Amino acid sequence: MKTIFSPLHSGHSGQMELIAGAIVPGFEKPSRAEFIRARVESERLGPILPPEEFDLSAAKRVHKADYVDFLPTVWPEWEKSGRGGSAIGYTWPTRGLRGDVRPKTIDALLGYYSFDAGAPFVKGTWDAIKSSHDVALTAAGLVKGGERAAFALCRPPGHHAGAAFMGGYCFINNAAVAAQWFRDNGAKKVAILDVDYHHGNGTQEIFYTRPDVLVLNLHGDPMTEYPFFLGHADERGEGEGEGLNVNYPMPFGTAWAEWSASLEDACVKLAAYRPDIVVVSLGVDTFEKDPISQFKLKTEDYPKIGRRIAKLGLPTLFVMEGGYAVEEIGVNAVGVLTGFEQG
Ligand code: Q9C
Ligand code: ZN
Repeated sequence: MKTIFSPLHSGHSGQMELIAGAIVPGFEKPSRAEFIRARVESERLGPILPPEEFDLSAAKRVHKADYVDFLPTVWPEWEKSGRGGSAIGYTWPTRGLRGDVRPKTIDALLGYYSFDAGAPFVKGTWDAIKSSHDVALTAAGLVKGGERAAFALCRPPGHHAGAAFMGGYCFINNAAVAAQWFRDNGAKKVAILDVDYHHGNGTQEIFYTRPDVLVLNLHGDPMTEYPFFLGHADERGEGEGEGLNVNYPMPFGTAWAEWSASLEDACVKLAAYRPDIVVVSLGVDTFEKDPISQFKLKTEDYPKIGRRIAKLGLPTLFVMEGGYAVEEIGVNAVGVLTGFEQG
């Protein structure tokens, strides 16, 4: 299978993040994508191609236009206000505050357009976001063009980004943009299978009332795991989307036996929906050695994920999401893809 990759991801580098009361170097760092790219090469998965450039009209089909237009302004505004470091908000319009009035300064807008402090900007961040979006759409184009599958080696990831907010290392929801692009280019129904360790709250929010996009999410139980405030089993979609959002929250310590039972159930539901395309939000932070996660999947499990997805027999777009054990991220992510190709 072909991989789409852009070196522009590496400008999103040196961000800080707040974890457990400490400011630490960001876990979502450039070496993640480089380890994956290196493994794609050494495993001879297929050619690695650069993205084509797309305008932002596809992104604006799933995100609010004012949110998308805000993103390229962040770093210039931050610099204008005389700051360095990482551009990050510190006040959010939670319950009891006005979330409906758009404020005016960069600090206020960063809070207005995010749900946490987990999506900091540095100088190269916008170009990285844009390239990641282009990577997803270019790979989507390959699948629409008849390839059985393609790998969008996206960085930064996307599944925590909602219609009008960033967070959790995510800015533009690459998988959601690609799914919508498939809908706008001939697919009647699309399924998104999110196997990242964290609940894909942004993807869920974007498609929650939609009958044409099934969203299935396997993840750490939000009662105890980030993003905490979405991802419960009783969130089943609303209105025309009723029954078309399916969550599989699982406890800390979940290993292959239980995790794969959720994957099996998700795949049965996915097949019953009969989509034209599958978009896989591919996070490998389910790995036992992931530094910020609590599941126990082993390297040998990742090809099994790919084989199960291949059994669906549907055109498949893999979109890279999380995974922070950088030494093993390439082996595990590409393990899913080689498993798919053998399946
Ligand atoms: N103690 C993705 O995997 N911080 N985002 C967690 C852990 C946020 C993860 C803190 C993790 C976001 C795409
Ligand atoms: Zn994750």
